[in-house]
Amino acid sequence: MRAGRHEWAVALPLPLLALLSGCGGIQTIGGREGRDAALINDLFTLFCIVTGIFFAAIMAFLFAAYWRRRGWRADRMAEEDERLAAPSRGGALRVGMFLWTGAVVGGLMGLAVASFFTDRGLAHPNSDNKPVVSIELTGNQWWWDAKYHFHDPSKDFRTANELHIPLGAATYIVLKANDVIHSFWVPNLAGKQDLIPGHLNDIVLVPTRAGHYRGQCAEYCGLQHAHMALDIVVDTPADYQRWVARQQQTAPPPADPQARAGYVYFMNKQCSACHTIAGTPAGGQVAPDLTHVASRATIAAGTLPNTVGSMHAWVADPQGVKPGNNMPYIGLNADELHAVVAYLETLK
Ligand code: HEC
Ligand SMILES: [Cu+2]
Repeated sequence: MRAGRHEWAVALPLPLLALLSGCGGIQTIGGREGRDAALINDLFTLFCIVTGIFFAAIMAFLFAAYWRRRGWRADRMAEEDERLAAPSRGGALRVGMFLWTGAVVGGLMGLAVASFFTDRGLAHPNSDNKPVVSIELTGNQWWWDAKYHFHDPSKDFRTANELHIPLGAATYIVLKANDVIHSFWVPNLAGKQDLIPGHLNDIVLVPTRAGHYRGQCAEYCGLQHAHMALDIVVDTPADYQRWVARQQQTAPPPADPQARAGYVYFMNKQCSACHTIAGTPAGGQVAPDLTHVASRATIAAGTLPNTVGSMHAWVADPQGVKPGNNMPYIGLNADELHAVVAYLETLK
C-alpha cells in the first residue's frame, strides 16, 4: 500500500521536530546564555536569513523558467530562443542582470561586514567586563584539572571536572594540555578553544544566565574522548562566593569510624599517590583533586552521576566503567571498598 497524502503530511515534520528538539537544554549550539554564544548565534541567524532569501529567489527563477517553457517544442527551440533574445527584450534582461548582481554583491558584503564586527566583538570581551575570576584549566586524557587563582595565592584551590563561574562577570580561563590536544567547548556560553601541549591558549566566558551547562571535549583525544565532559555551573555572585569559600576549605578529618578506616586506607594505599585531598597527606597531582569530590554533580568527567552507588562502581572497577582510563583497578575487598566510599562521601 502506498502512503496517502495525509500520512506524508504527518510523517514529514517528524524529522524536523527531531532536529529542533536538539535545540535547547544544557548543551546546545543554539544557546545564548553567554556573551560569545549570543554573538555567534546572531551571526548564524543572519547568514541563514540572507542565504535563505537567495536560495528562495534562485528556486523561484528556476521554476519560473521551467513554467514558461511548458509546451514548447524541441524542434522549434532555436526559433524561440531567438525571439527571447530580440533587442526589444534586451533592456529588461540587462536591468535584471544588474539588479541581481547588485543583490549578490550587496548580500555578500553585508555578510562580510557582519562577520567582521562579530569577530571584533569576540576579540574584545574585556572592554567593560574586567575579568574577576582566573582559572587555569588543564586537559588530561580524559578529565579536566582546574586551578582557581586569586591575588592572594594562599586562597588558590584546585578542583576537577566542574567549574563554577559568576553570572554577568568575565571569567578568564588559561587552557593547557598535559598529553594530547583537547578542545574546551561549552556551546551555551561560547565557541571552542583548543588546549595544546606546550602552548598557552585562553578564553573569556561572560555568562548572561544562571544555570547548569555541560561542556564537552571537542577534539578527538583517544579512547574515552566521548567521556570527557565538564559541568559548568553559572552561579549568582553570592552563590559563587559561597562556593569559593567552601572550596578553599581543606577536608576535615572524618568522625565516623568507617570513614576513618577509609581515610587510613586512602592514605596508605595507592590512592594518595595519584589524588590530592587538601588538608591530608594525599598530594598526588596526576588525578582529579578529591578535596570536595562529594559536592560535584558527576564523577569521571561526566561519565556517572555522583551517587553513592556510582562511587562504589567507580572505585571497585574504574576500568569497567571507563575502559582505558588512567585509574588502575586497585583490588579492594568489600570492607575496604565500603570504607573508602564512606570516606569519599564526607568530602563535601
Ligand atoms: C595511578 C593513579 C591513580 C590511582 C592509584 C587511583 N586513582 Fe582515582 N583516578 C585516577 C585518574 C586518572 C582519574 C580520572 C579518570 C577519568 O575520569 O578519566 C581518577 C578518578 C577518580 C575518581 C573520580 C573523580 C572525579 O571527580 O571524577 C575518584 C572518586 C577516584 N579516582 C578515587 C580513587 C580511590 C578511592 C583510589 C584508591 C583506591 C584511587 N582513586 C586510586 C588515577 C588514580
Ligand atoms: Cu579531550
